[in-house]
Amino acid sequence: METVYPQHRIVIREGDITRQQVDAIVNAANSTLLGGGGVDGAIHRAAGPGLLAECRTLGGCPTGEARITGGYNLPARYVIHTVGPIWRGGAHGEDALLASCYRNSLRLAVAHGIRTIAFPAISTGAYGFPLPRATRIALTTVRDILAEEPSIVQVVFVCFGERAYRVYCELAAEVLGG
Ligand code: AR6
Repeated sequence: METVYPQHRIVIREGDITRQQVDAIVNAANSTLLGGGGVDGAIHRAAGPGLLAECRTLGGCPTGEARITGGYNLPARYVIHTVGPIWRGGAHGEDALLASCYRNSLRLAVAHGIRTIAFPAISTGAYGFPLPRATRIALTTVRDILAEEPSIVQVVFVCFGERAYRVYCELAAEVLGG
C-alpha cells in the first residue's frame, strides 16, 4: 500500500525498509553505531557483516547527527545512520533532535548525490517517541527541506505495519494536503 504526493516528491509506503529500491535507506541507530534491535537489526542482517565492519571505523554518532556507509548486500547503495532522541516526556529537546535527524540525513544525501531515499519512523520503537508527534515532525521537516533541495527526487516514508501506515496517511493528508 502506498500514497504518493507528487507535488512534494514524497511517498508514504507500508513495507520493510530493507527491501526498498532506493539510493539510500536511513537507519534508526544508537550512538555506538554497532547495531541493535528493531530496524537497526533488520538492516544489519540484510546488509551482511561488511556493514558492521565499516560502522566500527566511524567511532559512533551523537544524537541528532548522521553518518553514511555503503549498503553492502542491500538493494540500496548507501545506508545513512542517524541517532534519534530517546523520549523523556517531550520537554527535553526531543522534537528538535528528531527534526535534526531528518535534516542531517538529507544533508548527507545531497552531499553524496543521492536522489532517492527511504526513512523509517525514527525513535518511535525502542526509543518511545509517540508515533503521531514523530510523524508530524518527519513530514513537516522533510517537506520543507525538499522545497529548497531540487536534487532529491523522492523521499519514501516506510511504515512498518498497518497502524503506522494509517497514522502517516492521516497526518500527511493534513501536512501535505490532498
Ligand atoms: N522496516 C521499516 N521500519 C521498521 C522495520 C523495518 N524492517 N523494523 C522496525 N521498524 P526502532 P528507535 C520500525 O526500535 O525507536 C535499536 O535497537 C518500528 O516499527 O527500530 O529509533 C537501535 O540500535 C518503529 O516504528 O528504532 C537503537 O538502540 C521504527 O522502525 C534503538 O533501537 C523505529 O523503531 C533505536 O530506537
